[in-house]
Amino acid sequence: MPIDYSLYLVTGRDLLPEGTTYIKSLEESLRGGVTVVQVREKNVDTLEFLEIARQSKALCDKYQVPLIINDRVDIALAVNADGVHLGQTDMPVHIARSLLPPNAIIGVSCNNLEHVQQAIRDRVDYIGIGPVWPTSTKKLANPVIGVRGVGSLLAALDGTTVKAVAIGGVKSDNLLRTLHGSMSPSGHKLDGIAVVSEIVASHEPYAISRTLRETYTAWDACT
Ligand code: TZP
Ligand code: MG
Repeated sequence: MPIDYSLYLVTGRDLLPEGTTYIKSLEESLRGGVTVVQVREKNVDTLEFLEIARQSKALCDKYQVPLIINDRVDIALAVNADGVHLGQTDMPVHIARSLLPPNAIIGVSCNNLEHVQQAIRDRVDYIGIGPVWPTSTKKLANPVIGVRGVGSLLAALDGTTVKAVAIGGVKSDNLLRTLHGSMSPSGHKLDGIAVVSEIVASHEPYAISRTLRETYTAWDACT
C-alpha cells in the first residue's frame, strides 16, 4: 500500500513537556492525524530504544500508521517496524536493504543535490529534505537551505518515484510558506512535512497535529 507522507512525526522524548508521557503524546498525535511515525531517540541505550520502539509499534499498529526507526536497522528488525530512516553518515542504503525485508521502507536525509542524486541511485522510498528553516531541535551539521533550496532539490526528483518531506523548523505558522515556497518551477511539490518540536513539545499534540494535517491536506487538494 502506498504510504501517506502528509504528516510525518519524528519523535524526541527530550522535548516532551511536563505532565505527559511519550505514549500519551504519541497517541494524541496519531489521533490528530499523523500519517507516519519515525522513532528518533538519541542518547539512549539499546534496551531502552528497543522498548520505546516496541511500544511505538503497538500504538502505530492500532492507528494503522507505518513506523520508521531512525538509524538502527537492528531495532527495526527486532520490532517488525515498517522501515528505517538513514542519515548521510549512517549505514549505507544498499547494506540496510540487504538486511531488511524486501518491502521495507527506506528513507534518507538530504541537504544537497549530491545527496538527492545518490538517494535516487539507491532507489530509496523517500527523502527528508532540510533543514528548511533554522531549528534548535537538532545541532545542525548542514546548512539551512530555505524553501527555494527545498524546491531545487524537489526538481531533481522529477521523473522518479522518490517521495519527499521537508524537515527542520516546520510549524503551523510557516507551513503554507513552506509548501508554496518549495514548489519547484516544474510543479514538483512536497509529499508531506516532517515535524518534531511543534508536535512533541506541545501540550496539545492532538490539536497541533490536526491543524498541520488539515492544512497540508487542503493545500495538497488545491495545488
Ligand atoms: N533533521 C533535520 S532538522 C531536524 C532533523 C531531525 C530537526 C527538526 O526538528 P523541528 O523541531 O521540527 O525543527
Ligand atoms: Mg542518523
